[in-house]
Amino acid sequence: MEAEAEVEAEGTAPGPGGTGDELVTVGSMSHKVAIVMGSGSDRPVMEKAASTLETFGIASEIKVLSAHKTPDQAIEFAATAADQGFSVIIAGAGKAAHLAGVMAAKSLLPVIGVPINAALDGMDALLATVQMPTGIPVATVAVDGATNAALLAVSILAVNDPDLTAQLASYRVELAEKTLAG
Ligand code: RP5
Repeated sequence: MEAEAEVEAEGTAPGPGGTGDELVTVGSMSHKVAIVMGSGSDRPVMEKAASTLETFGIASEIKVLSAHKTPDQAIEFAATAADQGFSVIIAGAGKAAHLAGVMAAKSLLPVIGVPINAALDGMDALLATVQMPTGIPVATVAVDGATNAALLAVSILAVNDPDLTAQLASYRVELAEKTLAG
C-alpha cells in the first residue's frame, strides 16, 4: 500500500489504457520501457534491449511501428506513451531511420535511438538518428547498440531509484572483473 502510494506520487503508475500487468516493481518504484522498431527484421538486434532490461527487473514492451509505413500508428503511440506508463522509449530503425525522431517529436519522454545496420554498414541510419535538429533530442547509441540503449535507459531510471542504482553499480563491478579476467 505504501509502495503504491509512492509510485503514484512519483507519477510512474500506468495511465489510462495501461493495465499495469506488465509493470515490474524494482524496489519501491515501477518502470516500463517501450522498445519500438521500424520492421520485424530489426527484432534480432532490438531483443537485446529487452533481455538487458529484464536482467535489471525492468519490464518492456516491444512494438513494430514504422515512421514511413505506419506513420499514424507511430505518432499515436509516441503521443500516448507516457499515459501508457512508459518512462523511456528505445527506438531502433535502419536505412532512412526517422522512427526515433518521430518518437521524440511527439513525446516528452527520453528517447534513445538505435541505428540498425540494414544497409551501408548502418551509416545511413546512424546519421539519420543522431543528427536531430536543436530542440528535439534523441540520445543515439552505436550502430546495433541495443544493449547500450537498455543500459542508458537503466541509468535514466536509476536517477530516482536507489535500488536500481545499486544494481547498476554491481553490473559495472562485474563488467570490470570480466574485462580484467581477459
Ligand atoms: C527500416 O528499414 C527498418 O527499421 C529496417 O531496419 C529497414 C528494412 O526494413 P524491411 O525492409 O526489413 O521491412 O524501415
